[in-house]
Amino acid sequence: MTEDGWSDEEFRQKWQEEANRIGRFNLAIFGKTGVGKSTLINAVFGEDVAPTGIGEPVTREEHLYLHRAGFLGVFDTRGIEIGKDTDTLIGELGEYVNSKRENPLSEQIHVAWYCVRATDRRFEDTEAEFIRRLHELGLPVIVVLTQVPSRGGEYHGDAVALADHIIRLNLPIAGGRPIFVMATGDDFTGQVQHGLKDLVDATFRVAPEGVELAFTAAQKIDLSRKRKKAKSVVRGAAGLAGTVGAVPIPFADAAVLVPIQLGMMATVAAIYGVKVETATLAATVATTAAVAAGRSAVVGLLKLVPGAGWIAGGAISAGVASTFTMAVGYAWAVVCGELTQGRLKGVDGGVDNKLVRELFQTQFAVWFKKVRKKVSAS
Ligand SMILES: Nc1nc2c(ncn2[C@@H]2O[C@H](COP(=O)(O)OP(=O)(O)O)[C@@H](O)[C@H]2O)c(=O)[nH]1
Ligand SMILES: [Mg+2]
Repeated sequence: MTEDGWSDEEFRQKWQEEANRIGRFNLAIFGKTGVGKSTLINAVFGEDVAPTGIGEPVTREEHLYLHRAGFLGVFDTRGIEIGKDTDTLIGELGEYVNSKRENPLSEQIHVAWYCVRATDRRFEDTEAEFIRRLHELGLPVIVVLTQVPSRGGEYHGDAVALADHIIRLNLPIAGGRPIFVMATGDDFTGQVQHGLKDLVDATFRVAPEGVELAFTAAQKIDLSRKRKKAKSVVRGAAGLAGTVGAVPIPFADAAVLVPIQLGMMATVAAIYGVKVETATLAATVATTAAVAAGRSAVVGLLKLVPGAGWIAGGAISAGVASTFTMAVGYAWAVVCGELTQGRLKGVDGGVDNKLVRELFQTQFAVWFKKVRKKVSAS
């Protein structure tokens, strides 16, 4: 515990509590070697979750592997060929799915992505059969056409033809049609990234309700979903801060708001899917912004607000306590959003303290003004 009431340990604990509540989203990914499964996982969930490591075998015959990374679990296969080994694989999958039926939701497989490379221009009967069998196991299946070339917003004719072919097969797949994706752009060929939001939306539509939060945290494509979840946390904390501030807090004792602020920031970070180490570091850096100048993080931050004359008689009112907390929360959410995109990093790949601090302070001032205007207008 530092002088300003901020404790890294407490932050980590709060983050973990929230992480336990969020649980895990488990995706099974299938498709031939080289179609772009790893690339796709990276693009949707972030650089360091690609199943590059071995993962852990989860079936006796060791063809099915689980890779855990934060709020995400990825199931993939090893040493198996769809078609030739379909029975073996479906057998193992079925065994796994059944063995987990009575387990908590976070241990079950929630969605399957079946990937087909658009430029291969073919989709075999064995693949259709495999998809039907996945469906019979109770898994929602999304077919992803990977590496779909596009130009001026139009897809390559071959990809469209392949998709039409798949649609006509009337397979039990989400939306009845494949999702077109280019997971990463390519400067040389001029191909641009596309389709990831469609894939994420489709996955949200078929995922069980109980894993929505985990998928929201795990994916990094749709920040607005994260923001929406964070917003309700921030509002709750602001309400709480308002209650505390109902009895005006002497300016110097503003640190009573710190635990509320800390809990809120830890929760928001988890919802955004920012890892605990990164989040703890960034939160500390962000809020100790002006600590050197004041007694507490809160007081320090208050000093950042231009024209702090609103602190009537040296005390913080309920309205200010709540406005302040809300601004901290929204500013922090912006920082978290940047962190999920791998930004705010220094040359060594670690979080850049200066960038975090600057963004947080700027955002805090912006949000404080915005929120105060709203409060005084109502
Ligand atoms: N430009 C581009 N290359 C891709 C894309 N998807 C896959 N690739 C490339 O195709 C190769 C195989 O991809 P990978 O993800 O390893 O396939 P996996 O075997 O299904 O996991 C790699 O060299 C990737 O760089 C994509 O969306 N865009
Ligand atoms: Mg791979």
